Amino acid sequence: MGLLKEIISKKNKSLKPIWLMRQAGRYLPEFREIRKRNLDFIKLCLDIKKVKQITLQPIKRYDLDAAIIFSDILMVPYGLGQKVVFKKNFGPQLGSINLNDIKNQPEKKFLKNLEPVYKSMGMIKKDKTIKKKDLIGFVGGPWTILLYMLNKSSPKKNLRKVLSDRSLIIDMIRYVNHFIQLHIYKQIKSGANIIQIFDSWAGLVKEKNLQDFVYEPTKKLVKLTRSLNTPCICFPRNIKNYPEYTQIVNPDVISIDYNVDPRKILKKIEIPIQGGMDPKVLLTNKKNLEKTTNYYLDVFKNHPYIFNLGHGVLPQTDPSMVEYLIKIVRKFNDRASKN
Ligand code: 1CP
Repeated sequence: MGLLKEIISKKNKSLKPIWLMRQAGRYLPEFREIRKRNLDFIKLCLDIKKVKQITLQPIKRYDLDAAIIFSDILMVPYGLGQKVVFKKNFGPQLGSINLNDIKNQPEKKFLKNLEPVYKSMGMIKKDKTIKKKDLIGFVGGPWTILLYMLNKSSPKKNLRKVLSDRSLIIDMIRYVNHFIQLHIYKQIKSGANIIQIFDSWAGLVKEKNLQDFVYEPTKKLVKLTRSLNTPCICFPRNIKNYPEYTQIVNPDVISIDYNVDPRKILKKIEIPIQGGMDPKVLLTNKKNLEKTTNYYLDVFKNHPYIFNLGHGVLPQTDPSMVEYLIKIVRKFNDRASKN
């Protein structure tokens, strides 16, 4: 067990563990080196040895408290038989899929398609580098996954009117959610001791649809994760009402985005909080990084808090800034443990 799980379960308030969303990835030269020789991203996510190597890259370089498996939220559509490719300077591009394709996908086939992910998790778990650290497994939120499946490319660039039939969306979410549950279950059984749900596009859902598209299906995922004695972190990026989400969905940790005012949220949420700082701060200078990091640490000094960013590390980040960030967090922890 690592520090994250300790903070979550014992509600230790003084120590602040740190890991970063997208800690393995394009800002690391050692990742880019592998990536340039592996142009098929999905294939890379299914290469057991390389997944292990990439997952451990940031752990070997930095003093982080948790590893997150190198994979992608779009492995679920891939597992369902949808074509998924990542195009350079464009992002993901998906093939067509409909309700019946999802409904008729046998569980066995889905699990076989994703078998290398689970094998990688098992291999990583056994590695001594992460013996005292947490291993985070993850999935996309059901709404976010369905949106990619129907929009067939990033909603950031061109959000099409994917569906107008509300009951069909709810039906599709239900079927997709079944496979997301399987994916969570298998990751835990293979060695993940924490699950994070990335609902990157939760902020696009209208208030009248939140209950059906986000709260209800996500609540099921949290329930399953917790029933397996595993804490669940939820990241409903850009959602308007974090306290309402937290109350209804009931995660163990709520991860906030960088538009959230940390002081305001602190007054409204009692469970452990993660993240918040704008990843763009890592693109500025050390002085500003120190000031902003200490601000977040200070706001949450009496609250169970996991240091992370308000979204993933940006590809243009200088790795030495990440190193400095971790140093600042460690310094804060050293001071806290002496007091
Ligand atoms: O080299 C490359 O071009 C690949 C870049 C890359 C990487 C390193 C992609 C493509 N995915 C990943 C890995 C990844 N994705 C991880 C690994 C573990 C880690 O170090 O954190 C994780 C957790 C994800 C999660 C993910 N994938 C999310 C949720 C978080 C977020 O950023 O909001 C989303 C939305 C995706 C989809 C995705 N994968 C990759 C891209 C370019 C995208 C599209 C993003 C978009 O719509 O803009």
